[in-house]
Amino acid sequence: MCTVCGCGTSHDHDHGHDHAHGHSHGELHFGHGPAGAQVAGMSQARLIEIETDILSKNDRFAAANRQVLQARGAFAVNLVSSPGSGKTTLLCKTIEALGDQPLAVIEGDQQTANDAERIRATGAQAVQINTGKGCHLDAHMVGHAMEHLDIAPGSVLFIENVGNLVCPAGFDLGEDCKVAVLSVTEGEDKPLKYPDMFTVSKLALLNKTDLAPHCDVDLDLYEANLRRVNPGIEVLRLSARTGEGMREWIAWLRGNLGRKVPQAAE
Ligand SMILES: Nc1nc2c(ncn2[C@@H]2O[C@H](COP(=O)(O)OP(=O)(O)OP(=O)(O)O)[C@@H](O)[C@H]2O)c(=O)[nH]1
Ligand SMILES: [Zn+2]
Ligand SMILES: [Zn+2]
Ligand SMILES: [Zn+2]
Repeated sequence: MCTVCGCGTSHDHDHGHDHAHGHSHGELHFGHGPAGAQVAGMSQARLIEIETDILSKNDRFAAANRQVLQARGAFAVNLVSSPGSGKTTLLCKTIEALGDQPLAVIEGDQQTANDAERIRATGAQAVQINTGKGCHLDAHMVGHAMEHLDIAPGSVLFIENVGNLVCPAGFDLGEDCKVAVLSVTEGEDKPLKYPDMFTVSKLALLNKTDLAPHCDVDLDLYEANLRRVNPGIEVLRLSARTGEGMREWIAWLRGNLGRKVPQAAE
């Protein structure tokens, strides 16, 4: 359960409402309070208290992960997206393109080890985390996964988060940056509908461009919407299938890895 999304709780409409949900012109707003969300039967103050507690514990684990990675000069990317945007396909192609670059992969899904198996089939090391009912990876899970990986100095650590465009935005895993993967088939309004994920991402990869001619998608508008929610976001268009844009993505990774300077733990 995470209080950020309120999953694990239900908003049962059989009860009588004596409180307002802020509505006008056919719209209902549940995100206008100080907590930015509502959970039935819980006050805004209590919601903020629970969320602050969860996130502050998470931040302590994230700081520990970051220290381990920093000491090894490893560059960690937290790949976030909706289910099926092409993260694992892209990772397999990326691993191939990176050649003998040391790297490791942590896979997050509610169930199955499918993705870690796909990664291992490339020859790379991978650990699968299954979150069960959980809707995102947290830093504690990632810290334990890191114990099972050989993160060599100068490595890239790829963390493929649970496919979910909402909750993973709130959780620092100790990564250097979040990279959002979007597929052109999702529609160009997604950055406006789910802004949090794109506000916290450094780079957006607009994937499956090979499919763009088959769906009514305006890629320029897609990019403009990304920049509306995050003016500083970098955007690369690519296709994991055809290889379009892969060179730029690999250059981006190598550039960021090159800027990491190992620092001894204090
Ligand atoms: N046409 C096309 N299909 C793609 C591309 N990248 C991925 N796919 C397809 O998209 C589907 C989902 O790809 P995955 O790599 O499993 O996506 P994912 O984001 O890892 O999925 P989850 O981990 O389940 O969230 C598969 O059928 C892929 O073959 C692409 O660039 N072009
Ligand atoms: Zn959630
Ligand atoms: Zn995947
Ligand atoms: Zn533990």
